Amino acid sequence: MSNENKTVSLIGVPLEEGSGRGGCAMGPAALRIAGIAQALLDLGYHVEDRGDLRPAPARDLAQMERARNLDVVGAFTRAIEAETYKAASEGAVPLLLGGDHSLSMGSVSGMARYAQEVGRPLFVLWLDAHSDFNAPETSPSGNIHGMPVAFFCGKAEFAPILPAGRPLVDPRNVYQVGIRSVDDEERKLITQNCVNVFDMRAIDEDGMGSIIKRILADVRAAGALLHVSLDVDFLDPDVAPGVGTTVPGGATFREAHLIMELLHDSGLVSSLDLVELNPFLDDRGRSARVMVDLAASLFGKRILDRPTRGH
Ligand code: B3U
Ligand code: MN
Ligand code: MN
Repeated sequence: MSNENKTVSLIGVPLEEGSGRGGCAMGPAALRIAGIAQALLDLGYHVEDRGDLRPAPARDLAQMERARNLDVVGAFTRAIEAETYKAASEGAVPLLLGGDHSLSMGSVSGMARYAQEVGRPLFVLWLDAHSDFNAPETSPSGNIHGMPVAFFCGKAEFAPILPAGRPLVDPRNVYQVGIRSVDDEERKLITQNCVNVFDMRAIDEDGMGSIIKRILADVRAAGALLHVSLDVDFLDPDVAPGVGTTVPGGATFREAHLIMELLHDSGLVSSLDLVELNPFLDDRGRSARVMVDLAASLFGKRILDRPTRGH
């Protein structure tokens, strides 16, 4: 394995105000205790831990009833966008340790700025039970962690969080896998905006391997960078119970590892979010360990030293 020249930048995001409950702010600590840095060191990477972001609430962002804790989430979005962009510009792979899923408003926007600078499109692989395509007007909860995809696609411009004219992601370049909980208004929006959705039925019918290979072929053909965003609730609650919004019928341990292995083999991944881990709801660190194991697979941990047969 020759990963010595590659740097992974860990960016801790103790953010829970985008979700409806407390606990996700402890996520970065739990992922560190579960050994995220050592797992990457064992694979030969240079690991740079940039610590936790702790921005003060943004006083210029007025409170909105349908976008709860906008001052906190907005301040984090700005800080995350800047830190992710900086890490990528320095040649590292930004690895965001969440924190609730609203953090992707910042990480994906930062990668979109970087991608624009290097003249490549940015594609996003969204591994989640939810589409996270609400806007304040459509959200049933007002929780911003249900809105990040609409935000970074420019379809939920609810406040001046980032500069006008910022680089956006084309919703046609967003691939959602594992989806099984979508709100009525949200369903219309993802269809209208042509988001690529592979729900659990598609996975059952076609198989995880063939779906991911199709997605990776699209990314490669476009010459794009690929940002991967992994929500704990993508996994079945039996595999990873440490999340606030468990939805039955999720991805199995084996399906999730297969995705990560295929992603690694593709060499296309530019950046990764690990989000929604709620250590307060976890079972003796089980979900934290699963997330670290999955990240290790994405960064190259494999069962055999040679390619798997038939690959
Ligand atoms: N779609 C719902 C529920 C939800 C979305 N993301 C999570 N939960 N984690 C909402 O509130 O927007
Ligand atoms: Mn999510
Ligand atoms: Mn989710």
